[in-house]
Amino acid sequence: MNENFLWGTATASYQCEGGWNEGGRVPSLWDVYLHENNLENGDDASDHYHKYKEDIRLMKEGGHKAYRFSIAWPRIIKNKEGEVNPEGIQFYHNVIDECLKNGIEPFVTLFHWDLPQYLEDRGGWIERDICSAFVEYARVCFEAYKDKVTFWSTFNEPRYYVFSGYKIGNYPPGLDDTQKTIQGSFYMMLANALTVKLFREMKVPGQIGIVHSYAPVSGVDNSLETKIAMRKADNFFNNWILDTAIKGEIPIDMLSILNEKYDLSFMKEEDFEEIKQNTVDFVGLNYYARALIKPYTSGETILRINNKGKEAKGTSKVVVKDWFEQVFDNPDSTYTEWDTEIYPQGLYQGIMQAYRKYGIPIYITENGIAFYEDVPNEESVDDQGRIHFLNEHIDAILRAAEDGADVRGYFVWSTMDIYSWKNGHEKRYGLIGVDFDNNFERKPKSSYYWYKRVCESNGATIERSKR
Ligand code: BGP
Repeated sequence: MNENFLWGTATASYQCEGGWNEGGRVPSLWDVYLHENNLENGDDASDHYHKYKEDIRLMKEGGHKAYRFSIAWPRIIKNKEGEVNPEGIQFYHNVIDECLKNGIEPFVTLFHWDLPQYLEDRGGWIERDICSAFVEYARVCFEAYKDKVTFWSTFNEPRYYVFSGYKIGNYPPGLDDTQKTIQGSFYMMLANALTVKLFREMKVPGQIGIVHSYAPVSGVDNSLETKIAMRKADNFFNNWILDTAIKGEIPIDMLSILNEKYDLSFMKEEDFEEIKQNTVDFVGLNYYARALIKPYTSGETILRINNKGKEAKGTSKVVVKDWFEQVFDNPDSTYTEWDTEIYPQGLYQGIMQAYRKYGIPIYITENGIAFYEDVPNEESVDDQGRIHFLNEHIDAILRAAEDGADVRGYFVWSTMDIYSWKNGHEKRYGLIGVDFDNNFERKPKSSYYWYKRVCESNGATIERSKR
């Protein structure tokens, strides 16, 4: 592997920081939604707000070369008038300085879903004004950290976020509204382009990308019907983010289908021009699983996600009326307790597809697996299942790199156990265990020590599969 390859781990502000009402932070839409609905929340999360030094020390001792984290918009901008919170600015200076002191490259995301509630009150992502609010927030961050940060991402997973909030309804604002889903998606991609434009105008010395929840599409067979369903699924899952951000083109076949049923008049000619002109330098791909697709048969659209784990295993269902259906019970596959297929080949195929199609640098910005683990009662969780999973996925990346793809980094999700959206704290992804009931004590798992050897050997300790 190239010697500059970034081996790291990743988190997101709301999921790990805690300190939800400290340091001048204002509420995000997640605080309000989870509090109002009496759901498990991230008020304290993993207490990274207070323990970031310990966490970054563990990263260093774990051989990590990079840390992907997000800045919380509600820590930086206090109100809709755009007032900056100096304490929030200082907090991320502290985190970034601590990274740099420890030889760890900060890989910064501007938006990992914690929208300030004052903006949600104004209509959130379905109002055009959100684009300028986001650009102004980005300007504050670029100005503050541009001399320290090289890698910037505008958005984490626009598709997953917008669909979950506006169509599936399991995330705030909890709607089932296709028109709003289209609007939210469009404004987020427009905000991405306008932020890239600002980045260039300000001559920020670094690179800017976007992070996508990548679901490489495969089909159940080679029939024409399946091929057509796969194209629609690829537009649904991937192309409207990747084509738009990287090529500056929203897939036209998707727009023309949507135009038959929905009002797209809010998309202005000059918006398409901004999108065309301002494309990203790199792409971050979060890979958990592929999407296995079959043709649509009948019935209404169903998007059912398992946020309950083992008690709801096997209940996930995705049918997009007239477009496609997703298979969740492939007899040749295994699935996690949360219905995520385990399919490392999909990562190799996905990287190769993305690289052939787009030809820009790729970072695997998230990859990992969740388990129920007894962190409080074990000194160090022996997570051989995670080690096996990570080995197979890193093997897939090494293969893709050997076959010519320009893949430049890999981030395990997650650094330590953190709050998982709607799934709570019991859905554990961390290399480092967190005892949430005992002062958030950090307890590195076997995978942490295993990954240290991977990072330090630049991938040489990965057990390779036969080609
Ligand atoms: C991605 C998000 C992360 C993280 C991860 C695992 O979609 O970018 O924030 O949560 O998935 O998902 P979950 O926590 O739902 O299992």
